[in-house]
Amino acid sequence: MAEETIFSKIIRQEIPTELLYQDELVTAFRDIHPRTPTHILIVPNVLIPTVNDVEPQHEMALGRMFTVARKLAAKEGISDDGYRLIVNCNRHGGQEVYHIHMHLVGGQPLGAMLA
Ligand code: IU
Repeated sequence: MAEETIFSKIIRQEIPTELLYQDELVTAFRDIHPRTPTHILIVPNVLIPTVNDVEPQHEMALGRMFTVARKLAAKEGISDDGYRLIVNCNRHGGQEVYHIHMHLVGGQPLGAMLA
């Protein structure tokens, strides 16, 4: 059993956090250290530590993360200019919190992908 992270506490609202979205599959909230004007994290409610742990039964939640990203981008007013969705995996990917999360970043030009 993977160890819970702070994100599980946020999902269960045991830590006061303004949730931007929550349903039976996913939760979204603002990153505490925003790197861009819009920096939102979208996470599955179930603990999946990394992309390496993804199984077919997770596909509903992982798919929902994209639908929610699209809706939140629209709400933030960044759909037309564009934005970036990022999922980091393990050390070389720069992952710090071992509960899969999608970063929704935008609100400014982001430059080249692999700069
Ligand atoms: P990473 O992809 O694992 O590197 O991203 C983790 C993000 O989680 C990072 O941007 C942190 O600022 C963010 N975060 C948060 O929003 N709230 C927290 O309590 C913790 C980390 I710990």
